[in-house]
Amino acid sequence: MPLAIARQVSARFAECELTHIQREPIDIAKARAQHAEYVRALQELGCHVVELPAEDDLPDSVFVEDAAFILPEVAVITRPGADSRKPETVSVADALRPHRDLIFVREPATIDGGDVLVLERDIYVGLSSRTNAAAIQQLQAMLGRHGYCVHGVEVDKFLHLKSAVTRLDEGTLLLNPAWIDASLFGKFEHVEVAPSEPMAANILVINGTGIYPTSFPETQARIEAHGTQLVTLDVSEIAKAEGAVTCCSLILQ
Ligand code: CIR
Repeated sequence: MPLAIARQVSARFAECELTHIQREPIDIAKARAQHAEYVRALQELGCHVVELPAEDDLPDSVFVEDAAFILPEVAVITRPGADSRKPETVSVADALRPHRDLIFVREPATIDGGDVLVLERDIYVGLSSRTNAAAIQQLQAMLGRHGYCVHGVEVDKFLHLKSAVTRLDEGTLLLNPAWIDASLFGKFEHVEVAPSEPMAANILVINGTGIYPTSFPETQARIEAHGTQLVTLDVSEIAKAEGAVTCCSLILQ
């Protein structure tokens, strides 16, 4: 059974970092209800969910994906690019310690987990406003011994690499071709987001079923035509914080 780590929404969620979108009022009660539905979807798809208590002084701390990434051999604890987010890693490391050996990204490297796409032994890392080249060097030095190859990918028009590309199934990616070149990922096929839905490339697939926002109907139809079953969720308040569905959990297989 996969283990999912999530964290409840901070009381200061409305003070979240924003990079590419305008600030809009966030309804905290609604955000919490949407997050609860997300946790329920994880459970229904077979995850055992460990829900960490809210960290009210850390507005973005619901986005646990950015604090770590998980490999079969180790968990890598990141050093988030935004200073407001750096303390989020402490409790995530504590939650992961029983499950993996931990390795830590160190200064001067910065990296958000949202920039990390692991495709078997290839780790694609977005070089973004949050993630720098020093992180790529550290990851290659730390993970090369486990057989991984780390590749930097330029990210500019969007927040994180996984805003533009995520894994749909064994051989297929979901991808926004206006933002990312599919040929970077070699053997993988891809489903393209609808041109009118640029933010639609982030999906979280658990045991073959995708957790996916209700807000991208055209891309949803493409994913379903590809043959992937979906559980769709209204995540409007999470999207106002520039978050998407992968951001709200860390999955350990
Ligand atoms: C931030 O700017 O850091 C948060 N407001 C959103 C982070 C979303 N995380 C993700 O895409 N992995």
